[in-house]
Amino acid sequence: MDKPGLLVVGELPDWDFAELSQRFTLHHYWRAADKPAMLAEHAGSIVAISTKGEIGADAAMMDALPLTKIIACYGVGVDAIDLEAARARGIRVTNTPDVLTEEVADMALLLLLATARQVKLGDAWVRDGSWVAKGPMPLTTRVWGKRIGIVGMGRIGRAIARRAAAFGMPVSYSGRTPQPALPYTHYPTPAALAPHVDILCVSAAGGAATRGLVDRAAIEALNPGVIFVNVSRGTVVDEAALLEGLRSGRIAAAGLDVFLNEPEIDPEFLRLPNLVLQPHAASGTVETRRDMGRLMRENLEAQIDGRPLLTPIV
Ligand code: 8YV
Repeated sequence: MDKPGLLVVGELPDWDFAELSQRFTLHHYWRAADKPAMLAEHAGSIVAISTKGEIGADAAMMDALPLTKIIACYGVGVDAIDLEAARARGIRVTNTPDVLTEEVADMALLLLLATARQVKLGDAWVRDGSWVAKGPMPLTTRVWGKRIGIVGMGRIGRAIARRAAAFGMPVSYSGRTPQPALPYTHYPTPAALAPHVDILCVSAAGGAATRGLVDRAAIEALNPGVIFVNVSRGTVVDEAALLEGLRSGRIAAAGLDVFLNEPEIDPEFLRLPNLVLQPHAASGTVETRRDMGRLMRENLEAQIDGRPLLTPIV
């Protein structure tokens, strides 16, 4: 019997393709020159879609593949998948929560430490001979003990908070609902949180509900000299206000893994000196990507075999 067809929306590691091709016939959308033609050609056999957090799947894709039963996201964030459209068409949606939580939290701390302690400058200081020619590098900024504010106290936010607590940092957060079980101070909005922190770290889920959540009012309420970190989605932040904050020096430095319009981000980010930038790579270790691939596959196989989904969203 023919294997069921799987639309592979974005590139995955070869080990995932090797495993997926055991159960599915793979159709590589990301490689197709004529994407609409490719969908039309295989619409009669594709029953499942594999996509990625930052790419998602829209209603037009679902309509082009009417036999689709499941969209499995390689990533925790499903903000780029039209969930309402999936629900209306009876398509199940899964994601990969938990397996990437600690990895993304590591990246948040890495970006914080790299910006505050100016790791890029220190590295260049050694390499370009400044150490010999000029002596010690300029002094940097302390991280331990500083007040951190976390926007979005979900799984990833809590993992960042645990790390921050180990650095002796008082933790406060903003989120829709206070979480009284947590030993951290709650503020209702980022703007209310902003005046109380030395570091603002964004880890809220993306999507319509959080678009522009870190708004101009929040950025203007930050203490001068604050450090800003974002490991969630570019959409969560008013990027124009962030850039203004960086230009004016209110935000002293920023560590950013996510942006609007990835990968063609606002070129001003490339020009500002006080930034550490990453290409949406917070979950990008071999170990975590193997776990994400496995969980995505297990969801796809569960759907095909008629078993309960492991991590359903819809
Ligand atoms: C991944 C992500 O970068 O989990 C998410 O929501 O954005 C990331 O972990 C992505 O889905 C893999 O391409």
